[in-house]
Amino acid sequence: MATRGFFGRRPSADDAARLPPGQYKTEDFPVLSAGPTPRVQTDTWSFTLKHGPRPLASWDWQAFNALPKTSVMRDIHCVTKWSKFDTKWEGVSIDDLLAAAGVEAPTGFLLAHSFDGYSTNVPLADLVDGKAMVATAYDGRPITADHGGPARLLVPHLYFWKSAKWVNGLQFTERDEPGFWELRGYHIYGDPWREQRFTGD
Ligand SMILES: Nc1nc2c(c(=O)[nH]1)N[C@H]1C(S)=C(S)[C@@H](COP(=O)(O)O)O[C@H]1N2
Ligand SMILES: [Mo]
Repeated sequence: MATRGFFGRRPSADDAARLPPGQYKTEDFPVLSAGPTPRVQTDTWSFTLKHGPRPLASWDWQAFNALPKTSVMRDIHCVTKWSKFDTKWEGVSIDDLLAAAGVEAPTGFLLAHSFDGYSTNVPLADLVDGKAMVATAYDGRPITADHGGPARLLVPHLYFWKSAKWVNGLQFTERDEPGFWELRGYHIYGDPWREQRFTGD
């Protein structure tokens, strides 16, 4: 009897072309968090766009969910070496978020901030033109708390630590400022195709 285990982790040619160097394909969805899962309630939820300390726009859960929604299907890649193909997400694209805020991007760099105190830096160019969203649904359902619900950043073309769970804001910064993991040895940019796992890779 053929089982999936028989082939171990050797990917098919098709899969291999979609796997960045050093990654393996998984069907599970592992949970990776630096700390405990925060309980984020939608009735007190808010999301703020800032330039440095200055708020540019803010949304409560209802206002946020009235913004246009986009659906995407993307492969995701964790620095701990698992990749998951064809993950389905729905949320507000950063393009639509910036348009709703009615602001011209004041700088080319942002930090995403989260309810658990986590942060991660992403250049503006990696968030716009359909590349990223604030996701509120995964696989047709609200994102579960352990995977970052009610809302998480999704930047699927970079290692998954850039996809901040429990996200509550995006902050334009003057320079590319390292976030939580970037201050602790992870690469400042994190391109899986160039295997940018650690500082200096
Ligand atoms: N707020 C927050 N976001 C986070 C993290 C975290 O600890 N806190 N961990 C990051 C890391 S290292 C990874 S690999 C992914 C894991 O997301 P998952 O648990 O949905 O697989 O979330 C990222 N986003
Ligand atoms: Mo990670």
